[in-house]
Amino acid sequence: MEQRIVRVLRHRVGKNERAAKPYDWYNAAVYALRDDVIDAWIASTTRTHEAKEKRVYYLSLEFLIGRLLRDAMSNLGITGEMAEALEKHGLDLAAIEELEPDAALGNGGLGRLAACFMESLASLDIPAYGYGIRYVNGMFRQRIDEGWQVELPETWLAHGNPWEFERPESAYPIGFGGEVVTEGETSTWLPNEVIEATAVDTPVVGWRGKRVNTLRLWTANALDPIRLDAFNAGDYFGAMENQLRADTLVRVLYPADSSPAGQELRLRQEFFFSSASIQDIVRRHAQYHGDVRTLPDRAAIQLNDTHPSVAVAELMRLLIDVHGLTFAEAWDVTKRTVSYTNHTLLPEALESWPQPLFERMLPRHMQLIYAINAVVLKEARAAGLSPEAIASISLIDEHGERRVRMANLAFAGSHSVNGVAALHTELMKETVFSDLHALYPERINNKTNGVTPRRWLQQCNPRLTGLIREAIGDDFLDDAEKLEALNSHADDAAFGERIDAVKRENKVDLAAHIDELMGIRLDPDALFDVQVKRIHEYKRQLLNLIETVALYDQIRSHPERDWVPRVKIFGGKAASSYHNAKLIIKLANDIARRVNTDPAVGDLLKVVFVPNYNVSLAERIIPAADLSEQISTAGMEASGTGNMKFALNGALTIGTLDGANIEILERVGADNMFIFGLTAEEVAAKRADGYDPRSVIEGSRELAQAVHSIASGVFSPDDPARFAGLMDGLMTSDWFMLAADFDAYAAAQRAVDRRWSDRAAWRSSAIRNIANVGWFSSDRTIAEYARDIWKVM
Ligand code: 26R
Repeated sequence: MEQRIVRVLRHRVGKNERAAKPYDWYNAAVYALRDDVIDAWIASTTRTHEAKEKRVYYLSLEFLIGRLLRDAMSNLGITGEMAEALEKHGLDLAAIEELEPDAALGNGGLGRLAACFMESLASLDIPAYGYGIRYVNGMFRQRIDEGWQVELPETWLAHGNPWEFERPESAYPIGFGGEVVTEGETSTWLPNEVIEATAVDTPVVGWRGKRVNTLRLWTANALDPIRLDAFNAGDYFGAMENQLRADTLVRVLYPADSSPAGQELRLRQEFFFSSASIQDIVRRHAQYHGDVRTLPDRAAIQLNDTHPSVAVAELMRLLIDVHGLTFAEAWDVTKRTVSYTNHTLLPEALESWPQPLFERMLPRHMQLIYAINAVVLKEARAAGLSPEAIASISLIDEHGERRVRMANLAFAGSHSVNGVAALHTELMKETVFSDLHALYPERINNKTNGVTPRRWLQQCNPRLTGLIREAIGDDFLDDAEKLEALNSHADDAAFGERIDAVKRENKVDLAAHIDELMGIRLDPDALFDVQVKRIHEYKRQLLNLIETVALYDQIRSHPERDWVPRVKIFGGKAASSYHNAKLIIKLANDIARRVNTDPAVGDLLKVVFVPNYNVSLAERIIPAADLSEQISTAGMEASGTGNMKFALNGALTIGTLDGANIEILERVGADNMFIFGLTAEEVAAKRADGYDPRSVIEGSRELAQAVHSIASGVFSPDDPARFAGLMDGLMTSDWFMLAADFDAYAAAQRAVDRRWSDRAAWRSSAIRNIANVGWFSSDRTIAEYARDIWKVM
């Protein structure tokens, strides 16, 4: 390895050892290891090709993969070798790893799930391609300026990217606009703008290097990047306009995770990547298997939410207009090939596009959607559904201006529609999709999310992994459910102390990192209470903050009590246009400034808002957490996946009966979690009955005092009215039911204190968490998709 590194440093990076800068060594390390990856990659593809295996295609507008070096080394089993090789040059592998930028081509849960799925697909030896967009600027970098979020562009490609391979031979024309010409039975779309999509491939290494799959991200180029006539006439910008339009398509990831961006550009991105992916899939099939009618036997296309829904219409177009199938044949092939995953029921996150915009941009697809709608609505009528049910099933929303409903299109064009946790799937059937479910009762199914235990245990927490191996051997490395063997050590005091020692070391590391980052010193013996995730009102960071204020007040008025020292750690990004989310970040920072400098609380309470939460920070924070905050309003968090990562790393959860928390509870047991608050059913009932938050707030002393102090400017003396509106929202509507859950939450926090004080009990609970969440491995999730939906296992 050492010789390889020196060789590639010279011949690929172009430096000798003397001239090499740290980043050159990083590149050399990747190039040295890449050769092994490429060999396994080519072998995997050849194997699939020769055996004519069915392939899985995962279409996602987001892949939040993070760094790749540690993942690739670990999965190939060469971490030690690499560390030794670098050491011979006086280099520390951990420091080299830090030089890699995060590939942050996603917002949050949905994007990170796609990344875990890619790793599990390779680990389970399933031939698969991920398809997405190679954004030049992925997720924004978050800076905190005087407590406010500031968004900066992230330039992850600034130093090049040694993991990617451009494939100019895999390029497809993507049309926009224009018109449809119909002659007899055949229709032809004549777009008035064409942009070329070119594939850029990244290898995805499975556990133990079993298989290497491909993440294929599309980049855009103008067919005619420079118009020389215009250029020579002095119109330099006009000459390059086409390339600029193409560049714009792949420039940024929409940093929205709540409401559709609404811009034309977002729909252009969706069509661009869906069309390129579908063309690639159909081309591969036609080339190797000939008849496109057999596509469902060789390809399974999974739509990650509705962002790639237009793929349904694009597949229909190719099958009919290019390959000559009848509408009925094409519809049959499409439905048997495509399936759809829903990730949210929030009404504001359900995508729909103004029909005129859709028609102008994609006239042929609009025709096909009307034709599909005719088939679906006929079936609905034949099934005897009511006019209201038929209106809700329609692919076209007729309330107000006409809109194309992307979820209905995805549902209609799929043989399987799945939710991501048991409760969420039930709510899909009862609420948003109830009429579609009545029409197609076999279609909705559940696939509870999972996370890859390679990144989220082995790689991010080597100390804990080492200790588990000593206790129960290596079986869990290949099958996370084997962690169950740890249950027999749950009451072993000596083992408990070692678990504690590992957690403490991880906390010392995190404290050092936070000190370096923010100049805040944390006591590693305090309880690290963590809420890291996108900032969203339904996730209720505000509930946590208000409870923090209440605790602060109590500590000050009762300094004589035995308070458990706590560090409240927050992190997460707010969508740039989400006013209240940004205000919540400011509130966290205002509370932190006040609390952290108050000598009356000293080390009993510290509040930290860690800037720029991303995958790499998560890998540091999660192994160091004692308490995991999963406190969404019941019924609103589809699944959550952070909840799984924390439990796997031995944190106890304080949480509501929402999303996958419910299934974690079933496995970990009520004694080892702190569950509180309204159920989804109770939330719905309260909303229906008319809920009066003001009386609830005034009826709870601690809550009323905290809300009033925030509202009156105690934490914002420079602008006393800053949080008045935010607090007024709680008083007057409180859609997310903070007030209704506050007392139960505060009581659960005091139960946390008591358990913490019984060190043996806490450790035993931590062990039982680790032991019983192996089921939440994305290997289990992917095996279920493979068996039930894709039929590849
Ligand atoms: C329409 C558009 C702006 C948009 C809406 C919503 C874009 C992105 C989203 C993100 C959503 C769908 C998301 O990330 N959902 C999360 O998916 C996770 C993986 O299934 C779940 O664990 C999590 O509960 C859910 O919020």
